[in-house]
Amino acid sequence: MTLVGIIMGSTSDWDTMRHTAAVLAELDVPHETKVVSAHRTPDRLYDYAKGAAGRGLKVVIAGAGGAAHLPGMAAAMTHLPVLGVPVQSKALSGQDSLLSIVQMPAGIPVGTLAIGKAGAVNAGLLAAAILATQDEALSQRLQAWRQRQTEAVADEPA
Ligand code: RP5
Repeated sequence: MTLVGIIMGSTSDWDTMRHTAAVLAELDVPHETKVVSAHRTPDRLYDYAKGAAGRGLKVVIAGAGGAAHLPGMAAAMTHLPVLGVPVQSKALSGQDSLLSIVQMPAGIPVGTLAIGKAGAVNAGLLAAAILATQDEALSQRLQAWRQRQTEAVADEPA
């Protein structure tokens, strides 16, 4: 069963959000990827967010850039945890995306990650950590992933 829904506002976000999908694949977490735009396909967003919990999803990860309404609008329409990834925009280097996503008024949270690739990777890791609280095998895979990362850090820069 698919556990994590990765949505993004445009196909142009895939270059960032593919890093979320990649880390979830590494951790063997079943996930799906969809283009769902808050302003270009609002009905698609409504259907996706309203249906997410009923389809068995446990976490939604939403990446968007610019005036990035997608994570907040998704969070407004599902009780599942929503993680937001600010995509690095051309005009404002993702500062617009970050502020749009992080400054949710009290009552509807969006767990906001860093701008760009780092945020996309960390959204995948955070979703896995959330799921791992109820899944010991995944917890072990996540801990092993972190251990490999630790071991890959060189002692010296060159
Ligand atoms: C947002 O507008 C998307 O999330 C994307 O980051 C940004 C630009 O979209 P495109 O014009 O590249 O489709 O909705």
